[in-house]
Amino acid sequence: MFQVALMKFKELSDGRGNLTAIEGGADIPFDIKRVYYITRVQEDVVRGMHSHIKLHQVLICLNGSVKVKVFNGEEYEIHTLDRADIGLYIGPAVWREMHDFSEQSVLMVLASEYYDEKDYIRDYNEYLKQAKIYFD
Ligand code: T46
Repeated sequence: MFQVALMKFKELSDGRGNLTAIEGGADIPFDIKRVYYITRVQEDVVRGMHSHIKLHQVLICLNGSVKVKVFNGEEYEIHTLDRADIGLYIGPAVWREMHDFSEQSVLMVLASEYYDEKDYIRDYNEYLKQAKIYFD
């Protein structure tokens, strides 16, 4: 099982531009406790490189583009996020790496929990052990 899914949000467009509304519990499969965004990342930088124990998140690229590599201990996928009406859901126990940030990209993240460093697995070998337990 891969705890990753692309989500499409409704975009309302008229002569004035686009509007996308996202509601916790309705459009997002969890209550949103935290929102953060990542900006001004140099093109050659890789961020993430960790997994979470219980955090659920949805990543949305509001401007520009970014690639997200997700890995479940056995298989990986690479998703390009380049639309404000597309989200990438990432559940627990998934290793993620964000790379190839375009200039002026804005990556917004909706999260199910408040920030807690204890929820992170940043050691890759430790992650491989945890993924085996989680996904087997
Ligand atoms: C994730 C990916 C997609 C906070 O103080 N509060 C926060 O809510 C967050 C997210 C981070 N921080 C601090 C922790 C570090 O000192 O900000 C610093 C940078 O965080 P980090 O190196 O974890 O950033 P990324 O871009 O590698 O990862 C972030 C999220 O941390 C992570 O949960 O899944 O984005």
